[in-house]
Amino acid sequence: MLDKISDALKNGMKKISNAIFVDKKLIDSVIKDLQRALIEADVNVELVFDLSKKIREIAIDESVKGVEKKEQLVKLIHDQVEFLIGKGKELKLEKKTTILLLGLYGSGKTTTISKLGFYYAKRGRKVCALGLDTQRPAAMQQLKDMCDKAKIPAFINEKEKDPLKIIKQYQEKLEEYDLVLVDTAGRDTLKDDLIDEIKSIEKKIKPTYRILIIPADIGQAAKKQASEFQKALSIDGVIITRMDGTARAGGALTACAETKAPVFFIGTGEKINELETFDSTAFISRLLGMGDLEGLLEKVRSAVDEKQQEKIEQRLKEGKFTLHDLYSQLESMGQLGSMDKLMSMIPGFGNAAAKLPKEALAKQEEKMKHWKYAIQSMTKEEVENPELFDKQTSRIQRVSKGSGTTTGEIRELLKQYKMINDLMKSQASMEGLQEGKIDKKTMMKMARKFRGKIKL
Ligand SMILES: Nc1nc2c(ncn2[C@@H]2O[C@H](COP(=O)(O)OP(=O)(O)O)[C@@H](O)[C@H]2O)c(=O)[nH]1
Ligand SMILES: [Mg+2]
Repeated sequence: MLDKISDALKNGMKKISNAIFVDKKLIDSVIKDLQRALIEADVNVELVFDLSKKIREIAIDESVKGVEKKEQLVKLIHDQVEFLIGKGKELKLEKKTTILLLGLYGSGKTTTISKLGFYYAKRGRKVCALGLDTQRPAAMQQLKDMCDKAKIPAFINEKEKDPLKIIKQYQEKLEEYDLVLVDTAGRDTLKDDLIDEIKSIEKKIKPTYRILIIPADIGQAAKKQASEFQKALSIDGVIITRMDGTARAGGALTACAETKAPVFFIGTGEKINELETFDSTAFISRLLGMGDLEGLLEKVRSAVDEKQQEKIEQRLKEGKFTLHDLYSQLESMGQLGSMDKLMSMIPGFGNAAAKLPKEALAKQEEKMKHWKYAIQSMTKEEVENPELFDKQTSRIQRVSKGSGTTTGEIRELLKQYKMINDLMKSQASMEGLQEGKIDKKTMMKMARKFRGKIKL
């Protein structure tokens, strides 16, 4: 079901979680995959471009960064796809409910009746079916056979050609049931004779709901069908059948969303239990290839953290930790405890931040925000070679003005950076000496040397 969209979305998710930054290139690439998949799933091209435009506009917004930006992008894709395919609606049953199933020939009315019967009987409803398809010769027996499988009674009359007479015949009997599912005849197209027949049935039976059955394989043509039925018979919603085994389901779903016809259920196979309520978030989660969206977000989050962590650790090991790394670390964490994470990578400092009281952490967070602004105001050259600030202190003034931070804060940032960098360098050379193995004693000694100096 919607395999292509699903593959594209999964692919996009992978791209997002593997990327270090959410930049224009990533967004464009994810949108391109999505576009191709949606068009292949028979979604209207105009809708696809609308969706692309919206995703691009919001995703490119620079105000959100780092991990949050990735989550935002995933959520954005979810929201836009949801807008496209509609939200789905729960079919609320009253104490006594009569449902009229409508649709063209072979759309899946009879099959869906047995499925609905099975579904609601299992949920404690007293269900029966009423056969009013007097057009096709074998229709009545088919309904009976299928309802037998669902273990619900089907009231039929194979000889009667007038549906109104069948209603009359079973009127009293139907009173005993709290859910009556009415099978009607279809035609090749929605013509006046079918409209008249359904209207007269409606008048007699006074259904709680009129549900249109649409097969997914008609794709975008579902739009015309849904709007015609809506206009002629004011339907309450649709059930989309044959979602399995068609590449065009996207077209049917989006067409229904466009005509504002809520989707109550989807049929996903020929068997009696292959009927599902349509819950858009769960549905999209499945397209994304995750059990649930929350889980997906969690996954994106941890994938990012790990990647970032590995990269920074590598830089630290190589003794190449620049202000830029410090910045991207702050950016990607973007929240309380960032320094904690950074510190935990340095042997001997592991739990320094964990021991801090809450207010201190909040203060630290505020401080980091200022650092971030300061780094943003620096030139690329300065970020890569912070020594430039030692040589030309006027640079500090310029950055201070540009970022709205004090020169004191910038000096402190540079000092902290230098401290961490020196520490890493000395550790790296030590590691070199000992072929990658640094003994605990040396490590602790080094840690003691720097501990008092690194201010949090
Ligand atoms: N694969 C699949 N086939 C379905 C589904 N729903 C209905 N069908 C098939 O569609 C065909 C027409 O169904 P039917 O109920 O007779 O349609 P009706 O003419 O509207 O009553 C039958 O072959 C069904 O087995 C579905 O969800 N998945
Ligand atoms: Mg039928």
